[in-house]
Amino acid sequence: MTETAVRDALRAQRIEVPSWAYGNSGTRFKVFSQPGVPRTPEEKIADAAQVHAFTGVAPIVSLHIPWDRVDDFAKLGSYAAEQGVRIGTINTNVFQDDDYRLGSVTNPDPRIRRKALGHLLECVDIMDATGSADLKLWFSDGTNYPGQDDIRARQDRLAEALAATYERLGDDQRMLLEYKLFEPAFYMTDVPDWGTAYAHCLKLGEKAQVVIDTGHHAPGTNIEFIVAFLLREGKLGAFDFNSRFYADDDLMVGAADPFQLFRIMYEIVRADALRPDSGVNFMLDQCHNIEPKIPAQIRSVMNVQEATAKALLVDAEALAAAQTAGDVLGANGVLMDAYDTDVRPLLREVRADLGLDPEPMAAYARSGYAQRIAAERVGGQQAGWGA
Ligand code: LRH
Ligand code: MN
Ligand code: MN
Repeated sequence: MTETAVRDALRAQRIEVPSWAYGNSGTRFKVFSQPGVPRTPEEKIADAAQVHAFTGVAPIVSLHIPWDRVDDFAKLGSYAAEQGVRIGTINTNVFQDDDYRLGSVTNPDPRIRRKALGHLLECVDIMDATGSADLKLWFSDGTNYPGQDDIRARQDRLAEALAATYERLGDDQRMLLEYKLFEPAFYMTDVPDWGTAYAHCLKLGEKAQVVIDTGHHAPGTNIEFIVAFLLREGKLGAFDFNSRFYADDDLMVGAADPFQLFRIMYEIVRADALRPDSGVNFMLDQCHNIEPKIPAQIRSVMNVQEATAKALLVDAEALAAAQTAGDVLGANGVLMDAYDTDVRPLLREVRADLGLDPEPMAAYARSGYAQRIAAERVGGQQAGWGA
C-alpha cells in the first residue's frame, strides 16, 4: 500500500463510541463516582462529541436502551448532529429486569418471552426515529445448573424471537448478534460463541450478522481467526472493542494486548473491511471504573488507530511471497516489521492533516472541558450496570 493510501485510510477510519462509557461504573463490589459525569443522554452525547472533536475519527455514538431512553429520539438525533456526531447502533437491554431471572427471550414463561420480544421490537422503532441502521442484541440468557432448563428448547425459543425481530427490520436495517462465553450465567449460556451466533444469523438471512466483543472469549482464543472466518463468509457485522486480562474486563482496547489488536486489524485490512462502507462497525464497549472517562475514550480511539496504522503498513507483497515460498521466518518477519514500527509520528501527521492537534490527550486536557463539566454537573448518572 502506498503511503498516501495508508494516510487516506487512517483519515477515513470511523470508530463508534458507547454512551455508557461516560457514566459512573464499577464492579459488583463498588461503583466509583467521578466529578462531572453526565446526568442525561444529551450530556453523554456531548461528552462523546469531545472524543470526536479531538480525534476526528469518532463521530458515531451508540445508545443503550433503556439507559438512554428519552421521550423524543428524533430530537436526540438532532441534538447529536448539533454536537457534530450522530447516533449509531441501538443496543437492546433484556438483562436488567427481575422478570429475566430465568432468561429473556429463552425464558420458559411465554409471558416473559413476549415482554423481551416487545423490547427488541421497540428498539427497532427507536432506530426508525434516530435513523440508526443497526440493532445490537446481547442476551444474558443461560442457566446456572445442569438440568435447570432444556438446552434445545431454549435454542428454539431464541430462534423464534430472533426471527420475529428480523421480520420487523426495514430494508436498510441490520441485526447484530453478540455472543459471550459466560456471565451472568455460569453453567450454560444460550449464545456462548461465534458458532452459535453465526448459525442463527445464517438461518435468518443477510440482514443478520455477528458481533465480536473482544472480551467475550475463553483465554487464549484466537480472535483473529474468528475475524478472518466471519469476514470470508460476509457475516462479521461489528466489533465491541475492549481489553481483558481475565474475563469480560471492559478495559481500554489495546491496553492488555496491543499485539492481538494488531492481528485483528491486519485481518480487517487483509479483507479490505476497514472502509466505513464495508459493513463492519468498529465500536468500543468499555467502562472506565477508576480512570477519567473522556480521556480514556480518546486513548482507546488512539490505540485502535495505532493498531490500524501498523496493519496498513504490512508489506502485503513481501508477505505473500514469503508465504508462497514456505518461508516461515520470513513471513513472520514481515508481519513483525509492521508491528514494530513506531506509527505515532504518522498519526500525528494524519491529525494535522485533519486540522486537529496532533496530541489529542494533551489538547483535551488543555481544553478545560473536564473542569467545566465538573463545575456544571452535579449528581451524575451511573452508567447503567455494576451497582
Ligand atoms: C455484555 C456486553 C453487551 C452489553 C454491554 C453493556 O457483556 O458486552 O455488549 O450491551 O456489555
Ligand atoms: Mn459488548
Ligand atoms: Mn461484555
